[in-house]
Amino acid sequence: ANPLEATIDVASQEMIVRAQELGIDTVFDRAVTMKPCAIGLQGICCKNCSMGPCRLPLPKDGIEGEDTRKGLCGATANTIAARNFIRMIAGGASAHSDHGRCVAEVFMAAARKETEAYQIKDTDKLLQIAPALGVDITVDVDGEIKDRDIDEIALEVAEVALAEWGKPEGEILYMKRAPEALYEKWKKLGVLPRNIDREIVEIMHRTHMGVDQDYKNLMKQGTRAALADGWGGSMLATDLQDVLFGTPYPVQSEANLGIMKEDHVNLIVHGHEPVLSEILVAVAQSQEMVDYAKEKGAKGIQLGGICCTANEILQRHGIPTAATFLQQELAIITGACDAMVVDIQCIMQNLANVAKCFHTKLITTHPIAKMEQDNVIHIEFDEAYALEDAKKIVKMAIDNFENRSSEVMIPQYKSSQVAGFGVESIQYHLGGTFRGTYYTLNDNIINGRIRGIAGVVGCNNARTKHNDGHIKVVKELIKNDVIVLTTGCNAIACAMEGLLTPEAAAVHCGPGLAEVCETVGIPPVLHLGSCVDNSRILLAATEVVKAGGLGNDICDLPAAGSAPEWMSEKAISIGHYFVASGVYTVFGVTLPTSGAPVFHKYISDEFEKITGGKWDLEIDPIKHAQKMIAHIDKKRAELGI
Ligand code: BF8
Repeated sequence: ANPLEATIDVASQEMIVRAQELGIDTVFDRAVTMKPCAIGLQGICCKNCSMGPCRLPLPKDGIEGEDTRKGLCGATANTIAARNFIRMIAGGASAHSDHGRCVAEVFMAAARKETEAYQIKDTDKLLQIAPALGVDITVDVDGEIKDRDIDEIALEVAEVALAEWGKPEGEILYMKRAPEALYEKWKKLGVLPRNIDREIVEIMHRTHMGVDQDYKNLMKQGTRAALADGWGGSMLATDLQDVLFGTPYPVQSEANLGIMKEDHVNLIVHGHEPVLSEILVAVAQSQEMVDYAKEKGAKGIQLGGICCTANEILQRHGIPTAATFLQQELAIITGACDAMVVDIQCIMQNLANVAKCFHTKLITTHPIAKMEQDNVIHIEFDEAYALEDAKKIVKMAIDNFENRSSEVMIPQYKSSQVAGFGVESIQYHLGGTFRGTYYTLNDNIINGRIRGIAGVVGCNNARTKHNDGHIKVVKELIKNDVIVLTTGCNAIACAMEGLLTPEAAAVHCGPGLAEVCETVGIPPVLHLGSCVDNSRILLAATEVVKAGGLGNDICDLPAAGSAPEWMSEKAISIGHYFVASGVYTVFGVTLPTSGAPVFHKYISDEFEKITGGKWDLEIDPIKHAQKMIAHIDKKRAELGI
């Protein structure tokens, strides 16, 4: 790979050169040698039965007249594309939701006081979410209303929350947190999810050979499962994590590979579930471990995060971010990574091969995510022994410090960042004293200082220049006075570029947004956390609706969503729950729909008539942002502002 073409990030360019010098193959090289399957890319290869795979011929430009392409069973391009698309939603929704379930189980153990490592930490948040789950926070004692015992509330919240994955009747309780107009719309459409697991299972059933053959009906189920992710599994993950580990508030930190220190033990945590990394942070910061590291000749312990684990421990503890998704191999190639601890999702199998070239201990911790290579150590996380496990891991990293060879090369680049935003802190910074929670934000949108709101999120993708799309899209938006809410790897990219600082406002923003950011002292790009925390964007949008003056539904808002460099199935699930919640959502790179133009039109133009949201694809980052701005302007015009 040509480093200058692979990434805009200088630290990564240096490390790609370093990898090539050492003869180590990375994702950037494999992206050059591995050609993607064109028919799969277009969404028109069906491998759901063994009469196939049926790879439909590529569509003629625009397909004039009837589309007669079909598979052995007669499945059309639309059916195949819809099946593939909703199977991606099932994959993504299950990843987020299974993560949520794990958190809910730990939450239950904490509520039952069965574990020493975890306690109910944020009782304010608990009291805030309990009513949304139908759990009373007061009791009537002989006609007198009193606060209910907090342990009792926690226990009932745990029971109700866990039931959301598999209750036999009713609907997901959090759906009612949406604006009323949106809830009623879902109800009328028949897409209110019943429980989290069922909607995913039903996708697998409906896409089995010979079941659902109507692309519109298939998408209806896709919508139901995606909503069960955004307003269900992901939202529960976020909320229960906040109660267990604390709701994030703005923190100062740093980002990029340069956060690693040659004279420190570098312990990198990578993955998604914060249940183990929370404890690892506490243990690594304990005096006992710091002393032990010093005994072993290090100056201390440097923690760093990759992917959404990075976002979780950054938001709550200010732990610096080492890398985006595409930089994970590079973190090991520094030669200074003494241990990398991984749990679930977005972990490249090649990490183990890279680790073999160095002293790095690669540790898997989750029973559902192991690696086959023999240099990988598996320390299975068990909530009952979380502290012991964490100590073992931190000690292993410290003991490994002395095994470093002389080949350490840490690229000396890092940026400062202010992260840790959420629904609550946006309210604090942009709320009003008298009128409604998000009044100041709405007021600034109405008076035009802020043109609109964008959620820019999602992955890196080695098929496109690392971070280039992210940064160009975000810069174009803030230049045009659109405030950006970010999560996932977009947030990390923005942090590396220095966009998550209040100072970025004067340099990169249009005059209106710059004025607001400078007055309030916030960055123009607000880091809302990990990918499950996209649920925070849904709730922030709901707060904007509630604060008044901008319509009565999310689809009325001057707002748009974007994932410029997406790659994972989770991104498709997120994209679809945004579309189903009324958001115009633009993806970069590609969409697996280009082989089925009628289906593509359905999820874009037709969907807009159904939910008010729509899918779009735009590869050029500037056009991508401009399309979002045009949508924002259209909504402003409709609102008469
Ligand atoms: O859940 S943004 S590459 S890290 S999938 Fe993965 Fe994509 Fe990064 Fe987090 Ni989200």
